[in-house]
Amino acid sequence: MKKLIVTAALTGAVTVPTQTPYLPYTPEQLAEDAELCAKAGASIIHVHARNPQNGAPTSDMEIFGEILKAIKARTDAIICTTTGGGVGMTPADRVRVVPTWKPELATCNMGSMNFSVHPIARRFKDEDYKFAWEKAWLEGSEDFIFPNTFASIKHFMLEMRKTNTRPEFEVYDVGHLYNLHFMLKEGLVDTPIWLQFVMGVLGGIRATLYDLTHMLDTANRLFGPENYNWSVIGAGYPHQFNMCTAAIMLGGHARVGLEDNIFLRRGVLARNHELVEKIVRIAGEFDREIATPAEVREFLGLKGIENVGF
Ligand code: KMH
Ligand code: ZN
Repeated sequence: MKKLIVTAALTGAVTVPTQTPYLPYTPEQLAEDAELCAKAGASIIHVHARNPQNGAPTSDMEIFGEILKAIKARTDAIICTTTGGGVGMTPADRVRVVPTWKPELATCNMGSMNFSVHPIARRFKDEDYKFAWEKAWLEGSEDFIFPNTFASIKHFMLEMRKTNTRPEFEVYDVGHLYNLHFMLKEGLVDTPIWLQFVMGVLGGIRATLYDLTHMLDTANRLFGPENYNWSVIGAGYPHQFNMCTAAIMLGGHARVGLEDNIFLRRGVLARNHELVEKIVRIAGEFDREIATPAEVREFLGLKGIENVGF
């Protein structure tokens, strides 16, 4: 795919509302951002569910369904649901979205790891927080292990096969590529593989060009360049734009959005669609055209929006 696939990760489970007033968390806000991002060039919308009252990440399937339906009503972009969830959710909580709502695309996280955002808590005083859960959430991540054992990865893969949901493999470190290679050999992974390099999470590999090329070299050796396609996440600013610009140059694809980064420029808070507009602008400078949802559905071999469960 010469054209650029842009994913907009609207909200995630890491950014807290206190960090930015632009973080969408009600179904209406998420649908509005999805529509604006799709208009700006995003072909994939990556979705987590949040409690509409206080923005706390949730694995409530009713709320998840409301969000998915609201987004589907406003755009034909591909919806990629998280199965990564958030701190405190069990693997069973996280995977439930697959059998319940049967999405076209869903994340599949490829290894257990430390996953922390506790340094963000240092930016705020107690009285700054908008909601009671936020401070403990941020600070608690210092002691969090993101659980993705081989048994649970296998379970997630089998659930996705049952609903013909295509996995987007999230790899946060080199070892996760080896885990994926093992699962491929076990017959649990179909090619071509859709990989998301997650660069710059505290607990994973950093977001530098050296690290990205190391991930690419490893993926090339393990899978062969013809057997996978890749996109990249850079966590934080300016990593989001550094990593996505590298992907534009190297023939990869780009994920932006408030899940991973809240800044448009240094010190300037972004809305989701402004992050999409910026990466589309940069892609234009490098003569990478932007892929449409229809082109991406065909490229990734997705089952189509008419076959989802929402
Ligand atoms: N939260 C991101 C660093 C998922 O949702 O399963 C990676 C992610 C994974 O988006
Ligand atoms: Zn996510």
